[in-house]
Amino acid sequence: MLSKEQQSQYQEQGYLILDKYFDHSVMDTLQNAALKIVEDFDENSTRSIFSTENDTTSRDRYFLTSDDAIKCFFEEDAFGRDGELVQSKSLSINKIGHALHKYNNAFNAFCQRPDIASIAKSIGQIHPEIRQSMYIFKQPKIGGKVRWHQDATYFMTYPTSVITFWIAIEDANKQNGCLMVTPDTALFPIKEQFKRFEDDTTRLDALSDVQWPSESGAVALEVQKGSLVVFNGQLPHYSNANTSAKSRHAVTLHITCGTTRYDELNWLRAKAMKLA
Ligand SMILES: O=C(O)CCC(=O)C(=O)O
Repeated sequence: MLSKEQQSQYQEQGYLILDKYFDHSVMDTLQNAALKIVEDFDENSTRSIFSTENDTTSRDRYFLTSDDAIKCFFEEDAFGRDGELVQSKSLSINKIGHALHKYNNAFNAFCQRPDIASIAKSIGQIHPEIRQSMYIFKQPKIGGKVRWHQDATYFMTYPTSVITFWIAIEDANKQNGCLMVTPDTALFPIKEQFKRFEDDTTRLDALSDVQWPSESGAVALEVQKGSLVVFNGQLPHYSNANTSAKSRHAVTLHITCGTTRYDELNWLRAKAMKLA
């Protein structure tokens, strides 16, 4: 599926961009499915927000049970002082997670495209399995910053195997908070592990003292609608707040390899969806 050159680029950089890989119609189908989920979501059913600025505090039950469900999370700045939404529900959701691949027909069909499995296999996944799917809204004006992190922090396997498919449902650029990475950090040591214990408390533990790369050396992955960015679990990445008036919708799939050992302390305990 991927050329030798693309495979080497992935190995060397830790990421690969497949520019405008998916048709716009495919992106529109996923976007419409996500908007329908938000439309059906009762905004008074939860006040659960998602922010990566407070990863060190324990995650709530709503979050933990989203590993095998479809749940909406609010932006941190979605609520005013009176506890009410500042803008419409559809402009207040940070993300939908974390099992769209299992429980939504449009996402399920998308994830079963043979090229998803085949790309994963061509960069080393012997038995690719989807662990998590998210629809990220990065809302205009209030779409929050996602701090430096590595996806292996949340999907620890032995050996490390998680890869992320980051799919641009809309154009992503510096103004609306595109992905930021650094060159030459393909094999950055895994700096943190997010653990969920038997009593359902969670904790972010430091595994290494290495400093995150400097933001001044980061490269902006500005991509157009339909582009696919694939990156490995050790690649540090972040995204800035969306200060623009345009949203930056994206879908992420986190894929581990079925031949590795999945750490029992990973927060996400749901059964993975095997890809053929
Ligand atoms: O889309 C973003 O802003 C960041 C997503 C991300 O970092 C992730 O899914 O690991």
